[in-house]
Amino acid sequence: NTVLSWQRTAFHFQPEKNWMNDPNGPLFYKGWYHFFYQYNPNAAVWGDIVWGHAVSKDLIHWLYLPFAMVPDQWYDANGVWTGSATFLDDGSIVMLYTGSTDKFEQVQNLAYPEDPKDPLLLKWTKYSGNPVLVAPPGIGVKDFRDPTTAWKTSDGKWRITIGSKINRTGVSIIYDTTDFKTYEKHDTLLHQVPNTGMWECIDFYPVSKTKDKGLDTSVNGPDVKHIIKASMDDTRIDHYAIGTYHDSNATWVPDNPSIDVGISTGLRYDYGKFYASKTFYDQHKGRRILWGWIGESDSEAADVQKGWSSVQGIPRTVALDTKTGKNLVQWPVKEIESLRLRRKKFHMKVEPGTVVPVDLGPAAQLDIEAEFKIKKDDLEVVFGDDSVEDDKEFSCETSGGATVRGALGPFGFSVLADQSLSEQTPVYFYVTKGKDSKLKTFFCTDTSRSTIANDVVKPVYGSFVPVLKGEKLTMRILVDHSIVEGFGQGGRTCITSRVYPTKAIYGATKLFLFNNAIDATITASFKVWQMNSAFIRPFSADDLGV
Ligand code: DQQ
Repeated sequence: NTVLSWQRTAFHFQPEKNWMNDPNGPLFYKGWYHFFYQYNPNAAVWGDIVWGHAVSKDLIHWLYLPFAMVPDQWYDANGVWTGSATFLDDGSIVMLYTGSTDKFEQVQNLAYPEDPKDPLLLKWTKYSGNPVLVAPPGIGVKDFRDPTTAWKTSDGKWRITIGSKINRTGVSIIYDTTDFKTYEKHDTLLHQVPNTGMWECIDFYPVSKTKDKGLDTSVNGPDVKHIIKASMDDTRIDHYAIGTYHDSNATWVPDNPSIDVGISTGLRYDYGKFYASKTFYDQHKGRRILWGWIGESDSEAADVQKGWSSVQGIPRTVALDTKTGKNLVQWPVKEIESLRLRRKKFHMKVEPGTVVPVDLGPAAQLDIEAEFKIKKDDLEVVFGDDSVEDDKEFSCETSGGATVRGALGPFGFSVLADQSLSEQTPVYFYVTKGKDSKLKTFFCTDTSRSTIANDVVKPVYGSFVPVLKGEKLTMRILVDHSIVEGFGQGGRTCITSRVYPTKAIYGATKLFLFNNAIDATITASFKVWQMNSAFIRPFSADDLGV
């Protein structure tokens, strides 16, 4: 459908047509990154789920391959659902995935590459003894899904966790195995949190307390923290928490119980649209990479009309923030920088209440890196003035958005804007003075004016972002037609939004810098790159270089 074709992205992974959801079994094998995904071959809405498959040399340019697995057995007749890959000690791959059976019950199945010598991993064999796991007593047959990558126990077994719920408590069930065919269930849970509902797509992995490098999933020790992430079926939010994993009794304990998995005071990978994510350890480059499914914010009717639905976020490296120790940092993989074309550098002073166009040319595909400074005298005025004290905690969601002015914000960029600013998506900082008189910074994206279309959800997204002493305020923004990914303070707080401009499209798309603070003059130093498109197309024999 050409009417809506500008909404297709230029460097984000998406299928040629139809519906996509969760990332599945990402891995690096014999020179190729493999990406599998929940896919409906028949429509632009969820259903008839198969495993789509694509490969890439750089995580940015992708080649579609034939489907890896389709529903062709009683144990996955209603869908080949989400799963994860594990590398065994000999370098071979096993894949565990959830099947929705002919009776719509959720079971776990084993599959492996038919030909380990094939770098493309084209053919997958389903184990003849499937299913390898069915819901245990006390667990609903429709609440048992999404096995993780396995990790090693200290006695040399493999361990996995699978998400479920018991009444309203979200739980992660633990199993040990030696051959991935038979399993021993633990009577205790890896973790559980009351009132969080069904945990989908659990992810469990180690992060280094001291180094920025990623860790293989089985690594443990004194320099390691463990992350549990669960995708909350009730709220469609990916929540994570940082804690300590105890190998001996297969439990995980949060560092801070008031920042536990899935509770409202807890952490999120992303404060916008981002769900069912999954990491993998990239042994090729020694990093852990996070994939997240970015669904649509428009109506199902619009998706059917345009013939497709959903994109994947740009893969992000993910690591513990060694400076705070209290949050992860996420950053677009380095390879995305290969798409950067012409760079322009700017240094601008923006007075309170002003909007300035950034002279760029077309701005529908951008990478922006910016640094902001608030003028020192202005900060002192605000510090000394009790009238600007914020008694109530600021929140992006309830703030009213980028037009509501405070003493020290909002300021930032309006992306995907048309010349008259009738459509625009502001990505910005908002600094407040907290009860303790300390400055507190929020990072937000306001989609409320992103389109004049009305069949779209247009929230204000965002959250608090830690800013340490002596740090400047920094943000990075990736813009790609209908997706905006914002990374605050080096990726401590991330916000992804889908937006559907009708006027701010292709060559008519502009970028603006704005400062809506009442009291503060802002200096912005920033670089903007126009971004090339990435090829994302069917694989052809030439791609093997033969
Ligand atoms: N999507 C899959 C399930 C998973 C859900 C089905 C999360 O396995 O729980 O498409 O989006």
